[in-house]
Amino acid sequence: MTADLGAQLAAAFDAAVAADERVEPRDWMPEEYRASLVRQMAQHAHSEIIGMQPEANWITRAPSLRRKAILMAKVQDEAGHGLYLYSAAETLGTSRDELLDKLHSGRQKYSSIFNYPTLTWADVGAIGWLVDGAAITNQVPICRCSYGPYARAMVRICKEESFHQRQGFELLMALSQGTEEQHAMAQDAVNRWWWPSLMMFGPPDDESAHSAQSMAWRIKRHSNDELRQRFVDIAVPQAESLGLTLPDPDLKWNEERGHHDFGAIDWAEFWDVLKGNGPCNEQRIGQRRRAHEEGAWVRDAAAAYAQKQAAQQQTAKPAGQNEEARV
Ligand code: FAQ
Repeated sequence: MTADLGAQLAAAFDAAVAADERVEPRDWMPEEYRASLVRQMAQHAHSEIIGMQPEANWITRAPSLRRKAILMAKVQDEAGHGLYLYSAAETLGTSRDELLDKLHSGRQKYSSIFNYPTLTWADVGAIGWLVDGAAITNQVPICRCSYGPYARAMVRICKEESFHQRQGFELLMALSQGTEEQHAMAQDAVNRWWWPSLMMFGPPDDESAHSAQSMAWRIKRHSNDELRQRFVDIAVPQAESLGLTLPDPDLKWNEERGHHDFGAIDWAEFWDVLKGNGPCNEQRIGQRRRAHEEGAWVRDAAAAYAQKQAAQQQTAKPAGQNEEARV
């Protein structure tokens, strides 16, 4: 490519992003834009897949058939989200195998939140209310991401996440209004999940390596701190209607700012979890690797079936004359 053509393509890309047009897979894009999207989308997809584990832990112990059916549907939705996101990432020229390999070898991250344990049934409610609530707050703006396939995947994901959030809220409400013991269990779960949920939004803006560039490219629409604040403002009245307390003595309405002030987040804990030292990092990645190895036969069988189908199509006789071969 000549320098002139390169400059023209870069100018056209910048103009399209500035005009809020979508960038599509066949459009020219800067390599750094492509790499940053693969990085974020892969991390997002991995989070959906690893995020199945803490809740799946409770499927066999759900307190009723209704709760079990709801939880199974939710965990399956998370698998679906991971798959849409891997497919969307593949449109950028990467492969699912490559992304999974990077997850399994620790070269790509997944959300810090899934390195915390689910100790009681109430944790399923706290994850739905707080973790899915934080996920929606972060992800609704991604429906307007400059990269078309990511933006479109997010529309469906956000609709499903809204249902997840509501089921968590409803579950916690039932516990909060139940016996004293159930109320205490709900409160304990909220106490443990509140701070890690605030960390999901990423480091503070002045330590966020990618925010400025991602916002300029309209991959991200708001900064980490803006979204964290939005989430706190949404969660406070919801906690009140649940009859539960958020574990932060510094949480209070600030009339001047028109927002809630909140206490200091333990960023040392956040970075430590990212380094692999959270309570469940080893368990989560170990289980993911095992599931991948144990699923090898399914992938082999699917590939062999696809090959057989392709070969049959090539040698196919006119319809109706080749029924046996297709079985
Ligand atoms: N955990 O420069 P920034 C869900 C990393 S889905 C781990 O601020 P960026 C659904 C970051 O990657 C939850 N790592 O980064 C569900 C970077 O490292 P790198 C996932 C984190 O990209 C619910 C470094 O720190 N959602 O919950 C975290 O501009 C229930 C510097 O950070 C998404 O992925 C973290 N929390 O902003 C499933 C949404 N935060 O890459 C099951 C899409 C930051 O240089 C059950 N992603 N890092 O090695 C995003 O919006 C962004 O990527 C952020 C981070 C906001 C997560």
